[in-house]
Amino acid sequence: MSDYIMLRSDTETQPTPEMRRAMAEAEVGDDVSQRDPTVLRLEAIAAERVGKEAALFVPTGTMGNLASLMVHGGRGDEVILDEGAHIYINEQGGMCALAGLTPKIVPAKNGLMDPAALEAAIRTDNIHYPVPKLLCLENTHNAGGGRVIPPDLFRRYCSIARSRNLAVHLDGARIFNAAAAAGVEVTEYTREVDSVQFCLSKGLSAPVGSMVAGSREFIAQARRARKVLGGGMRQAGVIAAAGIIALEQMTDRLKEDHDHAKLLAELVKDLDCFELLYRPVETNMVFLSTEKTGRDAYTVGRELLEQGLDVTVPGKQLIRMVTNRHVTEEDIRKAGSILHAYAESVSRR
Ligand code: TLP
Repeated sequence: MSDYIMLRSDTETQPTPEMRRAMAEAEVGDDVSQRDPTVLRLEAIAAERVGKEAALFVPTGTMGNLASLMVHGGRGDEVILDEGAHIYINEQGGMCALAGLTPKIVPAKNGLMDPAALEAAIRTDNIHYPVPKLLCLENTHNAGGGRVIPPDLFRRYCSIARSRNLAVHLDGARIFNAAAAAGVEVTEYTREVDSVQFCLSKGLSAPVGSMVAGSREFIAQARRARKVLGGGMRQAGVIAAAGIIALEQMTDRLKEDHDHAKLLAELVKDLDCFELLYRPVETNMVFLSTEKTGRDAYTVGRELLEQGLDVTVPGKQLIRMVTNRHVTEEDIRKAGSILHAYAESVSRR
């Protein structure tokens, strides 16, 4: 690991020693013809875990989302997303560029839409309009500060979609974080949706991979979509072996990451030059506004790195810190001290 306190993302997590052993020993075959026993096992475990008939192993969350959207709709169809959705802002517009879908954006605060705004965004039938086909939800919500959609609100969104004949896809890149923070089984969320994408390679520490889950029919079509996107892998059991351990052993520890993020928030909440956003911190993300430092977040990010703290800069006045398995309580306290020292140096300028 690096010498920095690595708070860039939970995507930075390294495979555990047990994952590396399982990868070395994995039984493999050609997964394009569904003959890799380790991938088949991972897909069965994943489907069961989220209460769906079937699942598909994909290389990335981005591909899992795109393949799912390609099954739900085609050229010109409309997909409803909130304004901060990762699919909308962080996936290169693949839903338009590659799948021909049109986004319809709903305003959101801290990752949460007003149900009335969602309802109002769903168009009625009119020859001038695209046909609305799908609602996408994201939980936890990345650009919403790692916000958890409360289960009752989540159900409300889904029932609005259903009442207007829309399918629902969940970008559940961090759905196990959401379930851990809400204190519910993951199926409390996944049973409400037609399809879900969730990542093995973020807080769960697998080196590569995401899962898409849904009905048998849906997954058969998603498998075709994965292939046309170039995601048909061969002896993928080598990476699926780590995914099995991610699902079986790594979900129960996510609360520790959340506790660390809450501690970090507590340590920095009163700093004059950094405003803590998206309070209260619910999962593994802490966002700070850099506006009062008098410099842009890129400069702040670079200067923090010089002090040993590695963060990301998702906006001109925004830094993001994400806790993960490699970050200890001691690291969090050190990160807090680095931010305090930085704030003091700003006040002296
Ligand atoms: N998020 C990454 C970056 O792309 C920003 C991160 O560091 O948080 N959905 C959500 C909610 C995500 O946060 C991400 C990745 C994805 C999908 C895409 O997953 P990958 O990176 O596997 O394509």
